[in-house]
Amino acid sequence: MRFRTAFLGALMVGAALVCGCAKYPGDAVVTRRLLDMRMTLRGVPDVNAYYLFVLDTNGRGADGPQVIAPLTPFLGNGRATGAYTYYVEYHQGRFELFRDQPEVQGVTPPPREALGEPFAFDDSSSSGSLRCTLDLTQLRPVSTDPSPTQVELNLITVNEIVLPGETPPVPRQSDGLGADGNTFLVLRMENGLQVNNNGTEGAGEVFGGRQLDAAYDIVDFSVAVRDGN
Ligand SMILES: [Ca+2]
Repeated sequence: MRFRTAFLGALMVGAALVCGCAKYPGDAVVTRRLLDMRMTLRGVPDVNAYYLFVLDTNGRGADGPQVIAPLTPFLGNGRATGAYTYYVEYHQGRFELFRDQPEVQGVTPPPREALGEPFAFDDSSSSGSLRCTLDLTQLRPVSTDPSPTQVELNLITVNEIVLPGETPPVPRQSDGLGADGNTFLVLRMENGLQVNNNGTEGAGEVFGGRQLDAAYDIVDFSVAVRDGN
């Protein structure tokens, strides 16, 4: 127990040094940098669909998370493609963070790793908005690594996970940011960053020759980075 306390204390001091955190009155040390994410749908979420906050922490703004094209023969893990390292998945009323990577044809990937719940989350299903917050320390492969200073982010919906060789009983539907779903955001993890839609994401896109149903159509989003405790 003594070791655990000492370790946590060291972790808090280390975090304060790394992020140059301020102190509020009462000497409450700000120890966390938080990433708030919201996606808003045209309709109410489908409880059986997959709503993904997909993050790439490889530090390269040139690549990032993308949707899987509707007619590609290789569907990978059925969720997303491009480059990514983590996602928060909202499915059947539950938010869960996973470490994962896109699949490459012909390569057997390691299984995704469940990392538990995000730091905070809010399922305002009746309003069509899903919100979650990550503590950036949740995005470290090992606890001694620094938190990422840049994240490439896309918000992706998938009505049904279809794996290679499977035939979907209903048409696949998927949305992401931008007209083609592949306009991922490149975000510096600096306190005070705020990104709103500003016309990036619209409504009623066509995916695979069919207009998206309201439950899978992202129409608005916001992202913010802030210090918290
Ligand atoms: Ca849309």
